Amino acid sequence: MIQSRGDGHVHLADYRAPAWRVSLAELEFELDPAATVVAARLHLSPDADQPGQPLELDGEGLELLSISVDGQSLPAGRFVYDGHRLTVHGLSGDCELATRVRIHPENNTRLEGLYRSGSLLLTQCEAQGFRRITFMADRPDVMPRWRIVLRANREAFPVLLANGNPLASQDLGDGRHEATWENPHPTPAYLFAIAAGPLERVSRQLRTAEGRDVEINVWAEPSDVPRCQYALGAVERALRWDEKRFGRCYDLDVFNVVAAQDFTMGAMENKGLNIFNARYILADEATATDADFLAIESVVAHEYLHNWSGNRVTLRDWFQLSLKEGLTVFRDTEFSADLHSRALKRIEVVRLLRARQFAEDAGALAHPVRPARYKEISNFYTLTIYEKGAEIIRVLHTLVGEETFRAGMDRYFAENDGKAATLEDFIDAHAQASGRDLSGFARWYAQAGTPTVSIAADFDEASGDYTLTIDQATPPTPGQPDKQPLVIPLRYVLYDAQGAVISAAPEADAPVRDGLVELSQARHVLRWRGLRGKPLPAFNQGFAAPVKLQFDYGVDELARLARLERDAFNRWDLIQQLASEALLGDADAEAATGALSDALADLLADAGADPAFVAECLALPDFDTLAEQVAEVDVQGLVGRREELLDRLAEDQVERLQSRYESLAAAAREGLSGQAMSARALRNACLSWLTRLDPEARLARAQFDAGGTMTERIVALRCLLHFRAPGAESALAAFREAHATDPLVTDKWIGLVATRPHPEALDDVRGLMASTWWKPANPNRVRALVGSLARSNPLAFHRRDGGGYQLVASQVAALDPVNPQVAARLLGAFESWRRWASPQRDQAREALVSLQGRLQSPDGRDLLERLLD
Ligand code: 0A1
Ligand code: ZN
Repeated sequence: MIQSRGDGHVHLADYRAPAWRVSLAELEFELDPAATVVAARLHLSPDADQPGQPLELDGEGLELLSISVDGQSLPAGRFVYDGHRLTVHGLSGDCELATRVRIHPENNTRLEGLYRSGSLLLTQCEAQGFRRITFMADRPDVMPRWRIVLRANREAFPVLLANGNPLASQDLGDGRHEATWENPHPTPAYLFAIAAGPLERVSRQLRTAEGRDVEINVWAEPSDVPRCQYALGAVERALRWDEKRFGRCYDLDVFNVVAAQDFTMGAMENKGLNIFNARYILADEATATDADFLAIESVVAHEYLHNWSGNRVTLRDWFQLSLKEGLTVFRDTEFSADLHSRALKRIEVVRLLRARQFAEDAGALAHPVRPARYKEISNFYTLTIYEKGAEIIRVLHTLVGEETFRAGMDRYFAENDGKAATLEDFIDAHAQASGRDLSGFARWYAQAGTPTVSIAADFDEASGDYTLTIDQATPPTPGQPDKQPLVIPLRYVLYDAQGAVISAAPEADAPVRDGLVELSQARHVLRWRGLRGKPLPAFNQGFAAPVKLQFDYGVDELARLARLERDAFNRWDLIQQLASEALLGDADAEAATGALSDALADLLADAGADPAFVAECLALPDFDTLAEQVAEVDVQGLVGRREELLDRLAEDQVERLQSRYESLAAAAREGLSGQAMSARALRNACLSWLTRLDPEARLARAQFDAGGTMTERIVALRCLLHFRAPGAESALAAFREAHATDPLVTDKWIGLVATRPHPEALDDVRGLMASTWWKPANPNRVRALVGSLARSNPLAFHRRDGGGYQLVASQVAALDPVNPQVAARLLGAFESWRRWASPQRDQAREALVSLQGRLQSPDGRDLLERLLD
């Protein structure tokens, strides 16, 4: 077991292999929402290297009904159960432990373990939920095979699902029935799942590349089943893609997916039985936006792809979390990039990194991708573990190239299949396959903070020598004052005066190939000899490394590069830089605004450019991204400047915006094709800008009234609400009534109300909290209302009277006993509070201090302590 040292933390360095193995877990459930009885039979063997250890099993808040070993009831003196842990003494060799416990799904608002969602009974076990179901060594390196019997009333629970393959089912004659499932793959308890209830499905048969016949089912409550078709197709696409790109096939006879309205996270990759937040399954054009469709496809792929990266090869311990999450995010983003536009996917990912992960890495909650210790593992399902973890895999991919990366992955899967692995195992496999020493690369996992790469250029007119001096530094983070240099693959291009690429390779004190230099020291120097004129450099094409890049471009240079750059991602990025300069630059803000306006004019006039790409260029850096670029955050000043810039740009572009809006109307009607989505993206961006200039919001009203897809209606409604157009209230009422019975669409309008860019939105949020729309036990609703306020409405959250902080803090306190993970996530909105300008900083501290002593959960306490440390 991983021991606690008495400092309240679990430490990576204290890892010990389990003293007992579980080869087979046989479970029988008498399912009932009020009281479910779980009978478990664990087949145990002591670890040969650690004989004579007592058996220690996790079990959280279980009502123990009976306990026996090898058929003999255990006398009281042989075991202790303290409500968290069961210790059994006097066991020596292989044996079977049988227990019966009672649990209460209906009272389980934490949504960990077995819980009720509507008429369904469901489980969520990652990370440590299984111990709320029955006794188990609830750690990922204990991997039994499973046999699961479910019994329940047939009318209330006609469908009974569990991990693995269905083995048998029968009627029990008394109104009940039972189903038996078998999961033949060694699987840790965190991947255990059952789902029971009045589920219906859409289904598809296919044959894997290895020749296995597989049935894929997507299950939902009956009225939602028509909205499962898209997710079903996404499963098939993910399955085929993993066969093709990674040579990985599916390994059971069925793959079941279930949609649930109450779910804390996005979805869960349980072996053969993925359980999803309904928002990542249910979709049709009338209720889901194009962004929803793409998110569904990517989350469905993420969970499916875990079958190999996470399930077949699982984790030795929770410190290795990014081994499955970073790797699977890398895989799902590659899936999306291969299926759609690579540049647009990269833009989406980098936006998220810059807006949120960089802030996490710079704030009070910063932690390495592999932390050395934790108090509460639930608090480590972070952007750093997921998104930065994926970027580190991308760094490796860039260093070794696709072919060698694939060889490394093949080796990793072959060597670790059926095992619980570490990041070292992963790095070793890639080191072997590539023949490279990856010890320097491994530092990415240990060091928190976003590295800065600062580049200075010098051109000697007389000799034509051009020198780039490249410095890297990673700032101090909590507990890590000093940082070592990292291995950073930096792409670069030099353009000559005619805009042609200079192909000559530089002299360098680091490995250089094909426009890529591998940085590994605090400073490197690249030198080109005898150039004909001063070149213009561009860097980090495709964002191959998650760094902040600094190069002192003049506005003219940025503008020129934005036209010259071959790399689409970088063209977008240069426009973002122009916008940052226009917003945050001192002397050259006006020049940058003019150059930005010109660049956007060109893009809007370019009929050959992908409209979705143009839309991305129109979307200026958001508040969070800008806040990351300043030492002290003046919230109102920053939001105000951004709004002014948008007004000015909209005025400059009005005719082009109108013309694109109209010319794309026909293309926007072509259903779910990439072209139609792209057309809608740009039309919606145009609409948002045009609405700034029209107090009557005629175009938005017309788009709303025209019906159309949810993509069109929701943006029109946002324009009406956020610009406080006449008729906004009646449009909202119509929308609200039309979707009153659909919780997911209800979350959408609630999110719009909570993000109206005005301090008074806080009062609207309070109003909704006093209404019947407020459902504190439903994580999606909490996120739509309180999460949107805290994360996406700077003017209301940071309201000058401190009311935003107080509201969020009081909700954290209120939700802590209901669902501690949801409550703790809200606290994350305070991660940057030390950089907020006064009075906000003091108000935020006050709100946080007011929570001290009021949080009972380890989740909330851990975060609060780190925030105030
Ligand atoms: N492994 C899942 C994420 C997940 C983590 C914890 C959960 O429990 C509350 C649920 C889901 C994924 O990466 O999709
Ligand atoms: Zn995952």
